Amino acid sequence: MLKMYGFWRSAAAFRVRMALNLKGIAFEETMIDLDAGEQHAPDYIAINPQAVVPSLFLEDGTCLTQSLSILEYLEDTTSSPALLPADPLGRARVRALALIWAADHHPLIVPRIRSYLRDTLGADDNTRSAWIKHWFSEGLRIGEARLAGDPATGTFCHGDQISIADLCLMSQAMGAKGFGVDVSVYPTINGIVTNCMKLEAVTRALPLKQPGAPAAH
Ligand SMILES: N[C@@H](CCC(=O)N[C@@H](CS)C(=O)NCC(=O)O)C(=O)O
Repeated sequence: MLKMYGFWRSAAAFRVRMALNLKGIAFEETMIDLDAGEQHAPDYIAINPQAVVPSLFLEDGTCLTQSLSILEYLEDTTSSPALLPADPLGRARVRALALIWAADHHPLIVPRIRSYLRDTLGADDNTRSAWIKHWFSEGLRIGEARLAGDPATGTFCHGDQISIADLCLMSQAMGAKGFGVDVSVYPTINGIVTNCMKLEAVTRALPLKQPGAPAAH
């Protein structure tokens, strides 16, 4: 069985969890408590020198890192159900959408950035909250502009099949909700999130369903 190091709230771990569930790949997850700084423990640094989750161990002991790279690996090795379209243009569109959220917006709100804002730049809680909400909202606003009115957008980000783009969108949308951002003001995104939430493989992977999460309200 594959072994993942993640954290209940981690957007990047959530992406990988959804992909594993969708592809029916069994895994067990060990939670690295990012709030307690466990990502900096020597044992974990030995696994992932970047001090981030997720890290995914394959059966042979190989350790994969970086959620998008892991998603591509899973796609290459377990092709069904496909999380990338077959045609090159479709693949480019899905990857471009995924990168809006996973590469351009998610890194702005991770714990190490929030800690730097507080500890080095002296930002108070209100300032940090405004930062987080701003960058979550920007990612959703830009995603909405990219998706709305594009004929390639369907019930999911790309047509009517869930793809890597949806996994990245879901991870940002759920994080945004968790920080009090109203996702419903982005109608195309809100519809796609609703459609993703109809899939058991997605809901089982939700942050609030994971060990260590606060009780859902
Ligand atoms: N680009 C990486 C991002 C990994 C990342 O930043 N993970 C966050 C949780 S979502 C983390 O572990 N942060 C620890 C920290 O910032 O100290 C990926 O997609 O895997």
